[in-house]
Amino acid sequence: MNITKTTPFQGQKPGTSGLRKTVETFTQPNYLENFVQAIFDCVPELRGSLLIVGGDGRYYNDVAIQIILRMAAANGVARVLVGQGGILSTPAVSAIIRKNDAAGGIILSASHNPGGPKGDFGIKFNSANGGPAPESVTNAIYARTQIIESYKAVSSDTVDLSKRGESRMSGMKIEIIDSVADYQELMESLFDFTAISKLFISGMTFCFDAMHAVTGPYAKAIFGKLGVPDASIINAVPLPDFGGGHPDPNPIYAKELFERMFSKDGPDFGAASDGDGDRNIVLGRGLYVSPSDSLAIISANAHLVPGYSAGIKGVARSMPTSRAADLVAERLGVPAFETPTGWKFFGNLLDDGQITLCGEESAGASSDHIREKDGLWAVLMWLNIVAARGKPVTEIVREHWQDYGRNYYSRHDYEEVETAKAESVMQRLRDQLEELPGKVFGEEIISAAESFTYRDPVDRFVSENQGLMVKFKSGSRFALRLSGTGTVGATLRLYLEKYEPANGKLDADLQKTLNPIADIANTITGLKRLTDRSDPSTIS
Ligand code: G16
Repeated sequence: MNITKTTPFQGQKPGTSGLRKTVETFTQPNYLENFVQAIFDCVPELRGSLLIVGGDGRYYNDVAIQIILRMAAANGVARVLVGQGGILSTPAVSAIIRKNDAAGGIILSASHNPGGPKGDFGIKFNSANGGPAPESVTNAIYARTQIIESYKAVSSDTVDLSKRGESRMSGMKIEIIDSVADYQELMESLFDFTAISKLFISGMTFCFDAMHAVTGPYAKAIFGKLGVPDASIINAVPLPDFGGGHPDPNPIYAKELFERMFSKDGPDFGAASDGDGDRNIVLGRGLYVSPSDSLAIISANAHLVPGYSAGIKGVARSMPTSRAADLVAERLGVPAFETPTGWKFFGNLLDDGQITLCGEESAGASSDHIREKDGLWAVLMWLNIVAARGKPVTEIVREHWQDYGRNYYSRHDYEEVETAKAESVMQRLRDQLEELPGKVFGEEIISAAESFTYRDPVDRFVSENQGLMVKFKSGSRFALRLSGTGTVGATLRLYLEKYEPANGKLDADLQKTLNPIADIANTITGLKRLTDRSDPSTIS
């Protein structure tokens, strides 16, 4: 075993979801090694235990896996399962950790961020429950990176990741496993595959965009089994640079899918996932289902799906996610929780059996079957609901609005803003929080303005400064926070929501409906002036 001297790097603090930096940063000598050693130092349970390793196939995935294997062997890990070709989606890692009682997993991904040598890379640690390590662990890992002096690795030949099979590295057992099988088995246990395949037999048209990211092989195996023709799965081959695009399922980056779905003879059902397979979007012909609505509709219909036929225990959503799911929970008589942005905040509620479903505006939804958000699970959930209701996506969404009212919702992102300018916008709003309630802006009266603090109902851990929120008496609101996943400058996210009751105007233009709220947010925060931006970089 070799012990290599090293010195700390600044800024190895995990963000919303692990450590994400440019490839250039990650490939500096010792950068990845320092972070990985900090994981082994802070999670002693890994010694003598099973570790799962895989990633989304982006540039540097293969090199990083070899480094991690050599370090795992030196740090006393007994056995490692690695996805064939280094490929494992984030939800698959979560499923495999849980199925095999592993002590944890290391996922190599920067999610929806671009890949390739000039793109981004990332690493995140998932705990024994299959979920993202909680803040107590990520804080400890960060603290360790700041004082690290050396890391351990064994000398070894490169492991062939391309073939399934077993080998040994200094006493540590390495198994290269099928990337898809365990995950597929779990999906088949939750959904009515016979009913879903009948949709395709009866001619329902479908398009899934894997965005040249990790879900390609999963989608081919699972949708293939359901009878979906290969041609209906586009961009299915994972590429190290995602074909030059951002593997981010939104109208800009999943343009091909959106064009198909909004064309006159477009498919009946469309969907896409992201770089590491944990996000999803769902579309009907000519209709994009907002992720907030998707969570609400899944919650209202879950009892129709075999894996959830006993009903749901509760629902959680992140603070900026619209309150559509709360309305469903209220009617079902189950609790609704509001958590900070970041999947890790759902873990305790799921482990404690307080919720069955959870989701976020950032295109994430999942259930208690694993401890990550799950892109293909959400698509299968929708397909199963379409099969059970015998109605297309578009009709299911419209009927939901007619029943519950509509939470018009959109997110405006201001990307690559100079960090100081972005912080000045946040500060300006923060400074006004106390004096805002009662103020009138056009037709809106402010009812509350606060900085979101979350007290975990299970372990009572308090997370402060989780975004700023301004609520109006009408039920509308806006929220503002800084993204924790960007790698260049700062990204300001402005979240807009307006509630329209069931007897109101349910088919109005989304952005026009939200414009008055966006204008008020801009007036209060000085967002456009302070950032020198006339428009958001991305609207989703
Ligand atoms: C990650 C987290 C999500 C979060 C999203 C956006 O998603 O897992 O919980 O909602 O980032 O975070 P932010 O607004 O801080 O950029 P992913 O898919 O990137 O892993």
